[in-house]
Amino acid sequence: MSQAAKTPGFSTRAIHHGYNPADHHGALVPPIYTSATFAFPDVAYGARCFTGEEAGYFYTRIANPTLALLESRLASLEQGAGAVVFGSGMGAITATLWSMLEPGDEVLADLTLYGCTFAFMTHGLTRFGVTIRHVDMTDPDHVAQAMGPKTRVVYFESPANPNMRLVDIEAVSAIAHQGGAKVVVDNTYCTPYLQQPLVLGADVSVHSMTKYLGGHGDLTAGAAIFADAELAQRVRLFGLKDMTGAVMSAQDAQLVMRGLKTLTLRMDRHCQSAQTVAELLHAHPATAVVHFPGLPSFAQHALAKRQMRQFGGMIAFELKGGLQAGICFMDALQLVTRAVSLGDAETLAQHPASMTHSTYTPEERAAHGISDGLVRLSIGLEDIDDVLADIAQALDQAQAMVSQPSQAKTGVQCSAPIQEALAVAA
Ligand code: 3LM
Repeated sequence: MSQAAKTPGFSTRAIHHGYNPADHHGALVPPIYTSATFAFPDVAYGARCFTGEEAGYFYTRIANPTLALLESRLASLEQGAGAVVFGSGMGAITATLWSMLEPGDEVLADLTLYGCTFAFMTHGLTRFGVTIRHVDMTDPDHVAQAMGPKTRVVYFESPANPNMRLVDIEAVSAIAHQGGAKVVVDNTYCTPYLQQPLVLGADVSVHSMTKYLGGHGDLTAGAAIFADAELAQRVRLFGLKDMTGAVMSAQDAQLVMRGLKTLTLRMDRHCQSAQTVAELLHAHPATAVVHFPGLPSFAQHALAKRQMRQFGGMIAFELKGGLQAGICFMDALQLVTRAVSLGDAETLAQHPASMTHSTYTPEERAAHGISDGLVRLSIGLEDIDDVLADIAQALDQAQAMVSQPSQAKTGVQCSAPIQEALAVAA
């Protein structure tokens, strides 16, 4: 194969795809087109833009050159036929599903979903005649049994936020297609670097780019990447333009493209550090269970090895002391930051039941596999020894609180406000 014909590697495309400085006065960094609107040379041209006969830019909510570059880069990285970017991950998810569904249709969704996705489905789509049915997709047979004549979309996250359960993308996609449904996978936890849902058979891969793709916690953005260019166009011209208006800013698109340049380096480090932290948690006497795909004890470790390049930067775990110990652990952290979101340079800890997944009722959380004692970590890019030391001292404090409450260090709030909040929510 000649040098010119060879497809450049992932990192090369993340840095260069779709852009030639020679077309832009030699500018190494692509220009940011901040314009909301674009001038028409004459009326007929403008009219053709609106009918779709002309591919020109005319209004940024529909298309913009800076956004288009990011879209072509994302499509290349995840081997899609097209991509559409949005002002948030929820913008991507809602615009995609509004475009794929009609009243009377059914969505089969995995048991565990990010809190706002669950809320959109349960409290949003159902108001418009769409039925949501949750099935435990860790076993593809459950999907096969649940498929019905009205099932239009099969939707899941892998790993799922927050409990890290995996879904076999290849097996579930084959089952869904056999039943005439499309498959939408939330690939936020993995990024295109760690997992390629479209290659495994899915139809759409959605991302919160607020997380690893942006990578620095300084923007909100989303993306949907499509195996079928026609569906991409439908989502752009209906889901984005008419139903949500969830347009991304050109400035944020430029920041995401900056993030993409270091994506593989950052992900390698996130993954390596998370493995080390997961092993520490697993070995510590205070922990009851650690959910991390890279641990041999993880129930779906073999599937993780098959469909993920590495095991990611996210960990969920429970302490033997349950909710109270989890609160004690989190409040004892000094370097690790108590905050929601993920994929940042900073290591973050959050409590799903009272934070990201408080959109579920306590009963729903119990039914959907999100226990009150679960703690979620997004492992950042700090020196691993510093992260390990902070987590180890916080575990020791949680352990002391459980075994000898009187000897626990003072200043650590292990008391009841969160428990009360959880009970009030019931
Ligand atoms: C969080 N998650 O802390 P935005 N899909 C997945 C996600 O994790 C998220 C979205 C979509 C978190 C945000 S919770 C108040 C903070 C798997 C977001 C939505 O709309 O860009 O936030 O993405 O788990």
